[in-house]
Amino acid sequence: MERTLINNIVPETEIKISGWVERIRDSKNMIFLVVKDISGHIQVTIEKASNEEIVNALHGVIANSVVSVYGVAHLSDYVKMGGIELIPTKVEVLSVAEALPIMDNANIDNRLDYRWIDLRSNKNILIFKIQSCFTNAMREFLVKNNFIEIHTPKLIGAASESGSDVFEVKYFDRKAYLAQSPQFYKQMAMAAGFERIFESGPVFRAEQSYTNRHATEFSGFDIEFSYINSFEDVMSMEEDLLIYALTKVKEEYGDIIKEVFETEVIVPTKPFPRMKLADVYKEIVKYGYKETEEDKLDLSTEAEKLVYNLAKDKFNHEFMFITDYPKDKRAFYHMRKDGIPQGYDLIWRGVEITTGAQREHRFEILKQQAEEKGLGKDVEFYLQFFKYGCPPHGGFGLGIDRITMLLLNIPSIKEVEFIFRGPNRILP
Ligand code: AMO
Repeated sequence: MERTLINNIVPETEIKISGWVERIRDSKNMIFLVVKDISGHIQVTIEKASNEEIVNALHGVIANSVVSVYGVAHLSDYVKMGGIELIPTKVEVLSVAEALPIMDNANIDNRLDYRWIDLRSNKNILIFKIQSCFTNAMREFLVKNNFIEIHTPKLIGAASESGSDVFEVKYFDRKAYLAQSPQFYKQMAMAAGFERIFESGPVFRAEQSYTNRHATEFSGFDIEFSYINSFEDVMSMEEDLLIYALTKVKEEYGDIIKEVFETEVIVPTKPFPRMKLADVYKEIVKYGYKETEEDKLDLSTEAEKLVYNLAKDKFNHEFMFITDYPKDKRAFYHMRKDGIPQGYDLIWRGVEITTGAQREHRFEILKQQAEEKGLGKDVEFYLQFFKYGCPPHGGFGLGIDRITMLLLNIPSIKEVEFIFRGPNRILP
């Protein structure tokens, strides 16, 4: 017999459901089971006297066991759960659970030891349904706009990005590295004439960071496209992409996000505000920020948080593009104009979610910028991409885990990665 999902049950028909035992209550004359699957839950009501076989089958079964129940569902005024109960003719026990080693309210590090159990909760499954809706909407937007999805290698022969913070792996008789970003290969696609590409895949960073927003492996969503006029075109594309995806999430999950995560999905308006780094520092002193010399080079975590206050107070917006970082702190491949990198960071609700830029596509200048950062040998293969013709181009990379965390007002990235990877965690 085919399995019916619980939310598709039609009363007064013969059905089979399969799922987890959410609760089991054994009283003198009756057994009440609550069975849960991905779609919902239902009460199964068993009268002991007339169901000896079922009672025997359920012997030793506790919550979290997995069962199939055959029978007919009836509408009932007495049952709270959707006003419906299943009267079984047969129960099959598919898997008997032991008592759980963790409680719902255990701290996150204990829960991560048993992540597969932790993930069973409705709230946790919902996080991934919403994330799936968000990334699916981004894909939909990009495909509609003629972007090609590519899959670039994660085992690479030379460090990408900066060279520091890279995981080294043994590759037969030589060294290889785990990709810190698909950066070089998404640009290779531009040199190959693909014009518009995107990639969703793992990103590896050997960073000893123990913050609520850093992981050593995370999910990146990367975009690159050709024939841009400036990095304004890159920001504009990102605005359209985020507006599209957040609109979809709001339509499909806005109400439930409000109910379960107690936060509002706000679809931003275009254009998002833009500010130069130096101006941000000038303005956030009004929130009590004390600037240091180091700050002028980059956005500190504290300053990043205050950017949210500034974005709300000054622009009534949730997002802010920060531009005009000093070249010392930006990647060598950012195009520069009058010495200023033509790129940005996008801050949402006080956290950086994206870096983007127009890239330097002119071989000689790019080579010089790489040498200036001491990257000569490592990037030799990459520099070749720009020798045989390459259109002007730009792009950006989004951190999916951070977006999910901010979207649902969840305090730590550990809660939104399917399996978190950090300096102290490589299992399960
Ligand atoms: P960047 O290094 O800023 O840029 O990374 C892009 C985005 O990835 C997310 N992110 C992280 N998420 C979780 N844990 C981490 N340790 C972590 N590090 C980064 C952030 C960040 O904004 N090649 C460029 C992108 C480009 O220019 O296209 C890059 O990798 O959300």
